[in-house]
Amino acid sequence: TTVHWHGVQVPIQMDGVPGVSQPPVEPGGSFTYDFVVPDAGLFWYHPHVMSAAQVGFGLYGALLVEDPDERLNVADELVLVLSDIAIEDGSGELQSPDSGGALGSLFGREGNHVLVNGRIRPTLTVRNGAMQRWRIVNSAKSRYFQLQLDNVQPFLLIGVDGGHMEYSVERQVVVLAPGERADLLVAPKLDAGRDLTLINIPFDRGFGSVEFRSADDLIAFKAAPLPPAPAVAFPRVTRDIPPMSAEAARPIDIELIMTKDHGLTTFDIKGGPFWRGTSVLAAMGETQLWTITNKAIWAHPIHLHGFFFQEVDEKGIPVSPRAWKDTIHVPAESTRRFLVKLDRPGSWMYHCHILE
Ligand SMILES: [Cu+2]
Repeated sequence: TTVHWHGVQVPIQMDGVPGVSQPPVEPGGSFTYDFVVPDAGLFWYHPHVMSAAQVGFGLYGALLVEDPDERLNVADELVLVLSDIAIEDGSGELQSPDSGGALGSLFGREGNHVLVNGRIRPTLTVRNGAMQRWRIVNSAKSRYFQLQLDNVQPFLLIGVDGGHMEYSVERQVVVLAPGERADLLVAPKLDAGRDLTLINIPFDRGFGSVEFRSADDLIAFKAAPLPPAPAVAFPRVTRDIPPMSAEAARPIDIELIMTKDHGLTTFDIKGGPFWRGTSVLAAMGETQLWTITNKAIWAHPIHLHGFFFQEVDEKGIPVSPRAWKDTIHVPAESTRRFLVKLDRPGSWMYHCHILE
């Protein structure tokens, strides 16, 4: 196996891609990962060998890098690792990672049990109305999460993949593609005689992805035997993120397409499957404008190793609030763009984070 440190800007030797940044670690072997964590934020780690099986069977974890200068007045801080696992109903055995055949590989296999920190529908005891901070990572190998509290009270979204955003925004629904992170403030409001639940609403990735599916319960909330906390407004959380400029950026076009090869449908990047895909080349320190066009009928989260990028609109202007991202959700039959400064040497991978 190997370990990839998703979102952490490590030197290429520590990036954990077998055959590119290191040889795979054989059973019984070892490899020491040694690096400095340069950015505050919630990151995560997972193998980059047979990822569908190894991540699907539970090899992943969160890596929280805290900023010692950060001041946020909250009652409780949680790291929530969202995932799922496929278990046979009768035997309780783990399901084979290639169940569902070619269609499973194409769409991505979602486990039949949704997990929060490795548990099914945990209960969280909270003080009614007290502000909480939740840092959330989607570690599932192909499931999108669309989070909502069932009383539809708002979250304050203060950060994403690469830490705080330019400014915080209120959201009733937060969508996380596989690999993405969110940093939220929320003051759970428990009305007497009514349960509060964090739910996952099936996310429409495209053709056939939401039919006959209902919401999953993720976390049940229970009121602590304390008087309700006095109501407080959300703070305004800001960060100075200078906008990147598309001027002089080298344009890179990436197309995600579906092709039929000897009757087998596959996803290709840039008109070739990965084993004969063309590499994107960059001069050291160069800024590139990537345009990713998804011509497939399902959404794809595209992850770039080693760098943060800024999502931009069709004119090359960074979208507001500006944020540092390492994984971008590209809806079906849509285009997304980002600016990235490639200023660290190495052969860095970019790939869809539906792990099949
Ligand atoms: Cu990853």
